[in-house]
Amino acid sequence: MHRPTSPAPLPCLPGLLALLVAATWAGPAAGASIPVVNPSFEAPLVGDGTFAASPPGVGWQFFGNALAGDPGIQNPGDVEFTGASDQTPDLDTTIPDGRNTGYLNNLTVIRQVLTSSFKADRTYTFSLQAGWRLESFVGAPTFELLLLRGDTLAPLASRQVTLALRDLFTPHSVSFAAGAAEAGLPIAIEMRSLDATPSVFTQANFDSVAVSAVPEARAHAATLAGALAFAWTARRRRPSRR
Ligand SMILES: [Ca+2]
Ligand SMILES: [Ca+2]
Repeated sequence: MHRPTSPAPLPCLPGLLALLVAATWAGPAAGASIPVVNPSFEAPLVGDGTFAASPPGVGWQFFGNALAGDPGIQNPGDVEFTGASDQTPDLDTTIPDGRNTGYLNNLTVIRQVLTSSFKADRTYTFSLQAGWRLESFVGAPTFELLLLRGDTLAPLASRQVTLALRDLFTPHSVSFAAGAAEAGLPIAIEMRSLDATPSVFTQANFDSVAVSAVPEARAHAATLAGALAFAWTARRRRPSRR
């Protein structure tokens, strides 16, 4: 004869609290990844040492000008970055990911309106790797990274960067804490060249774009408070045993 298995005991309120605190604070470290189309600029296929100006249908929008032409996607060779000439297998460690990079010349813009929308009480971070080409005729690039609302393209946060060393990719990012005012608005990201001197040609190369969202502490506090109130109410409503 089998004895019925007794149900697992319900945790007491202090136990519940400990579980809630653990669950609440275990989450934020990872952050949620927000999808970006073609984040490493590997589409379209571009020959070694060549580029595609303003290629269509690759997830990014490119905005050029009469002076600098269109920005676009480039497969650097050794002329642009040491070790970047294509090899099989791809052992190059100069280009952060794959073979292609995005490129941005004087006063040009690269933008993507993401399919995701802002949620309140989350901190959004737009990050990428940026590099300055080897050739001496290319001046040090200065650009802005922007997080924007995707409907009006109004900037929400920006970070200005001037690259200091040639032949090197370095990480850069900009963050924005979204509140109730931004909830539901589409997210857009942008790289905008600030190089306005016509006599100095500049170009920044980009790779490994990522966007992440991390819940803010106050959102966690609200979640925790709500959970505690629920637990306390449930406990008070439980009929007392005799
Ligand atoms: Ca790439
Ligand atoms: Ca290459």
